[in-house]
Amino acid sequence: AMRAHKGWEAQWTSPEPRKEYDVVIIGAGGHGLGAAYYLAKEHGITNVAVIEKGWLGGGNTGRNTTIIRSNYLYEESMHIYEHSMKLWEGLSQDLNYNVMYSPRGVMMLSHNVHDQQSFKRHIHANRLYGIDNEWLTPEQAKAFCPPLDISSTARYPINGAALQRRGGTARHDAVAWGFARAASDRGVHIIQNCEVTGIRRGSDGRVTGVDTSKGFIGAKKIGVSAAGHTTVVMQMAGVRVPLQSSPLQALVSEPLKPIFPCVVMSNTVHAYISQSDKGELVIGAGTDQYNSYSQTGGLQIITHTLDAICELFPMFRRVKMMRSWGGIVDNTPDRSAIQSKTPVPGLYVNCGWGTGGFKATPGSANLFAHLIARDEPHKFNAGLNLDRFRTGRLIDEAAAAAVAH
Ligand code: FAD
Ligand code: PYC
Repeated sequence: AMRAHKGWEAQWTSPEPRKEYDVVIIGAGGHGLGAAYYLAKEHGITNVAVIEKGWLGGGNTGRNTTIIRSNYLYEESMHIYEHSMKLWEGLSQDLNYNVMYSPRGVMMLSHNVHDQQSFKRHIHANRLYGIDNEWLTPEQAKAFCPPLDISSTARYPINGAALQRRGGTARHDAVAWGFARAASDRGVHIIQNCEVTGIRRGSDGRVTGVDTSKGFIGAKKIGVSAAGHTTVVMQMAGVRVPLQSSPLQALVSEPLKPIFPCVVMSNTVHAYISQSDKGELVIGAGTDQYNSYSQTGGLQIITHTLDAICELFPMFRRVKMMRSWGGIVDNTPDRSAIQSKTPVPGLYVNCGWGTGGFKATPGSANLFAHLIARDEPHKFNAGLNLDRFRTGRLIDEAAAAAVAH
């Protein structure tokens, strides 16, 4: 209606599906749209459709708290998250779309000796790889984030913090819209309100296409980027993936004048917070403690989160909350993502980003496109294969995931 009223151009086309595509991507989140964009831009593959059961960006891409950082522990993760961070730094220019990337610093609070040892291990590992991360005293932490309570009378006082200054936030919707527009401009078809209900295979086992609510759509290759519903989609091809799906919730406050200059996370008291450009405090929780596809989530989880926020920042005790929501996150046993070929020829999967894949969006999309186009991984996503759950070469990022599971 707005478009008709103002005479604005559509940002992307909404075509009828073709009979067949070279590549069909299932899921129009940031990862799926981004993969389509990089397939077109970097690999010259433009006969691509991104198929979305709802509206583009309506999954976890549009539901997350937008924290971006690359302070993970292991080489495989540092490569991919730092690759992503570098893409974030130039993304608005690349897409000609302001994704509002704001490197305002991500500070992770330490409350005890265990936290301190764990954060220092991450800091040393990161610095060996040329990734910025530094240890702050409580006084330095308060100087960086003045609302923080560092008194010794706090219920769980802090004994320091790890700070990644290049970390920050971006506008989640703009990431989806920017990738969608840029992909559409290069000829990619974005097909919304179209649910994939089956994956078809030929007599040689190779994929031939997808059944959808708009009929059969042929595909030479299929990339699955369906986040919390990955196991459901992969089951359509008879492939089991080691994922558990559960709700993760977030909420925002009434808008306030600028008061909170950075991003703060506390794994120990379970909360993370930043302030959006609209002025709302953006606050997130740990996952619900049961598997579910319900985006509602338990009320006790968010009340617990607000308790934690009020302990850390007593000045927010009288702030009103406006909205809460949930998304379904797909967690692997080692809390690292999967980006892999599968036992089914022509079928590729990008999943397991769980509570932490927004920050990975451009890097993951870029490397998933490489995997699909070349049928072999890039050196940065080679370690994220499905085989690691057979060989035992796991990448344990439970501490760096920094969100209670
Ligand atoms: P999505 O955006 O979920 O896209 C997948 C799409 O697949 C969906 O749109 C879905 O509708 C579609 N789909 C599923 N099944 C089908 C089907 N059968 N047919 C067609 N389409 C289908 N990460 C961070 O890095 N920082 C954070 O601060 C952060 N905070 C978070 C807070 C919350 C509350 C939540 C829920 C997540 C958070 N995350 C965070 C995680 C992050 O949101 C996700 O890892 C990331 O956005 C996943 O992106 P995606 O494109 O893979 O998935
Ligand atoms: O991965 O940084 C993260 C994150 C913060 C909140 C949810 N996930």
